[in-house]
Amino acid sequence: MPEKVLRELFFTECMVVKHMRVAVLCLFLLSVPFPLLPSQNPHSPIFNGSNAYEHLTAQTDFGPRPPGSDNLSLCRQYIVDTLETYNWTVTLQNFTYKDVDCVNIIGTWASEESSQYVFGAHYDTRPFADNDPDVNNRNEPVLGANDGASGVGVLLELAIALPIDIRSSVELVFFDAEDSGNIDGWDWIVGSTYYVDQLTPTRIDSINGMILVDMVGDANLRLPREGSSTQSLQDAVWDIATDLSHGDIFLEESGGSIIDDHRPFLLAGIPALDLIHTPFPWYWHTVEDTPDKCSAESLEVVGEVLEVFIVNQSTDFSTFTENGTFDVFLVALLVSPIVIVGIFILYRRK
Ligand code: 1BN
Ligand code: ZN
Repeated sequence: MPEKVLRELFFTECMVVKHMRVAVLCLFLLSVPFPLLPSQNPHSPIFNGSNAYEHLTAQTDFGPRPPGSDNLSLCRQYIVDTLETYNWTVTLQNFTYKDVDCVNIIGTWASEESSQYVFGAHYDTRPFADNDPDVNNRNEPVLGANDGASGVGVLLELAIALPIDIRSSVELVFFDAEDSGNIDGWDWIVGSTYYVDQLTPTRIDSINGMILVDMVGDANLRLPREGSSTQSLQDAVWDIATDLSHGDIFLEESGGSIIDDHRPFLLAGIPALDLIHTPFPWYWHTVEDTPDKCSAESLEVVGEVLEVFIVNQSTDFSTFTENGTFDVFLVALLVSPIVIVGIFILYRRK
């Protein structure tokens, strides 16, 4: 074969190898997102909704539980006793707000390491039923079966339902003083704000996510996607709900943004998710927020999803990016092969 033809052939072969390298690189880059797709749930949850419902009625049996009240102290003792019976370590975080003694309750599982997740619920109830249609009831306190007791019921049952070997990955926090906003000059979310203010920068960095359960007990529970929550964390939870066939409760619709106990966490840069029934049920902040509106089945759905979430995280750890960051990452991922091909073409022309 003449030398010119040989050289031509050699050059063509080099180009084919180069093209193949680029193609393999592009395929690799494009395949990166696929391991991020949700996996099936091999863990069968054992969370018991009837137990959670019993925790709910145990709280409402104390009566309305506004900040600083004797009923709230009794309820606090019930939460502490339950956690300690299940061998959790309990720390009381005392603070004073507008001359009222308030207390956050923190449950941790004995471990050297600090937990990567915080699960939270408020345990106080609104001092006045100011949303009641009957003006005569507006000076009465709220019993808070759904708005207060339901979230606590879920957390207390999780304290025993979570597999022992992964309990240390979760801190259970029961916030005081969430629900007195706009009464006597009070703010909302006072307890959670205090809790986050006390976190050190190192501790903030170590928390991979916070999940709040608030008003999760209604018998016709509906949980749309709360608007201010961290989307990647919300997606992970919604994927699990879909896998567990709970898509009829974890709805694929936006539910607006709520001022709630997850907000101080978001402001501190911690990924956070609010699981909250919206639109608020008709009896919200009325004297009708009573246990008959709630069901063990609804509590079980929420508890199962959170149980599987923690189990999945223990085997398949993901970090959750702030809203918007993941979009930038995806765009970069899709654009990078185009940029690489462009550079290659430019390089070839030289
Ligand atoms: C949730 C339950 N919230 C009160 N009870 C938070 C909230 C704050 C909801 C302001 C609406 C307005
Ligand atoms: Zn409320």
